Amino acid sequence: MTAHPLDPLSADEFSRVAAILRRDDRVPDTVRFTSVELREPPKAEVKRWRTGDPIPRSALAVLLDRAENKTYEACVDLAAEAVTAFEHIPGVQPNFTRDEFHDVDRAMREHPAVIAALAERGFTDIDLILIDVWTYAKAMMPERYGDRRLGWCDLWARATPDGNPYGHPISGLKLIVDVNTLELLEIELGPDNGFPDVDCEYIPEVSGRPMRTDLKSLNITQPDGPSFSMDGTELKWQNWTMRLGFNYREGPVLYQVTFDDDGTTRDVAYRMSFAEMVVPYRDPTFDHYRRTAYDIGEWGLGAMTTSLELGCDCLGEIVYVDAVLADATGEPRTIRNAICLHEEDNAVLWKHVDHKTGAEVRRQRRMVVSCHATVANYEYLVYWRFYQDGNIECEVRATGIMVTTPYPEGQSAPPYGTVVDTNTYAPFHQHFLVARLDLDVDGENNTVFEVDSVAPPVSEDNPYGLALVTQSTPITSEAESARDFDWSTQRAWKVVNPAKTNRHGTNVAYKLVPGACFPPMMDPTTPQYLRAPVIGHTLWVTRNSAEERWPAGAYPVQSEVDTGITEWVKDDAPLEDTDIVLWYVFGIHHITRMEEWPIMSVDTVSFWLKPTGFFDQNPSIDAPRTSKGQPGSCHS
Ligand SMILES: [Cu+2]
Repeated sequence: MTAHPLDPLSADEFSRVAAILRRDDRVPDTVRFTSVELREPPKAEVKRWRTGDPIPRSALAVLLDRAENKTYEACVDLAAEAVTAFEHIPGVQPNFTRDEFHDVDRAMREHPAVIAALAERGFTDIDLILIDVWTYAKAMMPERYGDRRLGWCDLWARATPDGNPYGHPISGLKLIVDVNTLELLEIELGPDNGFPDVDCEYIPEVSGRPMRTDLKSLNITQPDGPSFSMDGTELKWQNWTMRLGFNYREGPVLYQVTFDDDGTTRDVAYRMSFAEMVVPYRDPTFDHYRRTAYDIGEWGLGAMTTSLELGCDCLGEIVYVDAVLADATGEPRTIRNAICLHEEDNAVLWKHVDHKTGAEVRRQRRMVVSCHATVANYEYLVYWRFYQDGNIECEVRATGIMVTTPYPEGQSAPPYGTVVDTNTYAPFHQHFLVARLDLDVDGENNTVFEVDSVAPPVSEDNPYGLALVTQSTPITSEAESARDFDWSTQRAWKVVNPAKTNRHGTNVAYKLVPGACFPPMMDPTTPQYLRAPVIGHTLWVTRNSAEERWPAGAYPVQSEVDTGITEWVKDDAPLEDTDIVLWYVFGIHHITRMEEWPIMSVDTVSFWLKPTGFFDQNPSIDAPRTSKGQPGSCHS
């Protein structure tokens, strides 16, 4: 296995980081390690690095001193065994951790006032209660709690020990908790909207509903093994090469994505990942008004990643990659089978039927890098797919159990959701995902063009009004970089290398083909918008900076104003012929449906990156015919 400067920290390295920090006098005993990750060497250094060169290894840790409610950022140089920087960051709260979720749960279910409040509502079996802690926006926090690390808890009651954990919300009852001290600060009471008898079970053994019996087996076999290979973190498949990373926040990171074009290795992207997810619930009632989740910034897509199971999560000839993260004590925690690598057959790649030569057809294969995260009631399934013709598809599926809420018997449901069961509705909400795409199209220096399709008016040249042209407008500086999708012009964005041309003299490019984008539909003065104005536009472009990673700020927990993208673009850095980063905002505008209850089948959204004049012709022209002799082969 060949080591590389972009390899994620290993279990041993996490332990060493923790040990180095614990020996340092500045690190109090009362800290939680809220995150530890590889401190990536600068891009230029990584690109210069060659096998055999020394491998710089350093880590960035964020520590929360629970006793003092103070946040520290620490840099640790692993080779020097030294803390190279240690800084108190005032006025911020780092991400919440799994340990805190469990600690709050334990403290609250033992708390006499919680037990009493539940008993008053008729819930006497505490083992059936689920306590779900959410974080706050600063604007929603009761002022009397100042800058405490504050959580608010939703309560749910299972009908039976194995019953749906999110089937029966207990309305009008919230716990406000100091997450550092695990003190119950307040039990907040709102309207008790009842406890309707709902049909919410999704496990057949619990619901008693028999499963269908008419599916025959479907096996995917690759008797010769898969066509990809892994060397350390480097993945090679067909003409693609890339490197896999992973951290607590972004989950999977794809580095140094290149395509072998007839023997020439050509850059496509330096780094691609998900940088934020903002999920505002759009229901102003007591139970929901403060419910806005930052699943990446508050909890971490990596930290919430779950182990995958062969045959269920992934089918076929799978190579799994484990992920290692730090727990709250800084010690390594391994997520077994965190990333699934496999090839998929995806129907036809290209085909033509000629009356003389017959059908010429190629099956399409794709290389899939996937990963699943469970964040409380929802799961997010991320699929990065690479195709033989140079396309890249990024798909996200949301599944799990929708938040539901009762409304009083005899009344009609509020208009902010869809009725899905007896006196129960599922509030509308939105899942805004922000992909961070550091594309390097044939090198670092690129320019982004907004491309609109336009129909010129009827004229002498265009007597029938059928002409269609495209207009490309460069995004010249960051002040112009907040762009919106336009359905009427079928807008897309092209990342162009102004110094490289294809064989017909046009500049090589990759096109971001938008999908699943929607406007925020939120007044710009609302607190949730002020925290994350990144959701206000489909695309932002910035000049690449290693410091600019989190578009809604590095510390969105209890945030009030944006410290991310709108701050970064203020210097109005020029964007032409330079190293640019795209921030693509898309997701699910979730108008809830009855069919998504009691469990939601996947809602699927995606965007594509497509070569546009990057290759001189279809790069999959040499894709092979289905080999002879295979069962079902079309070529004899
Ligand atoms: Cu949803």
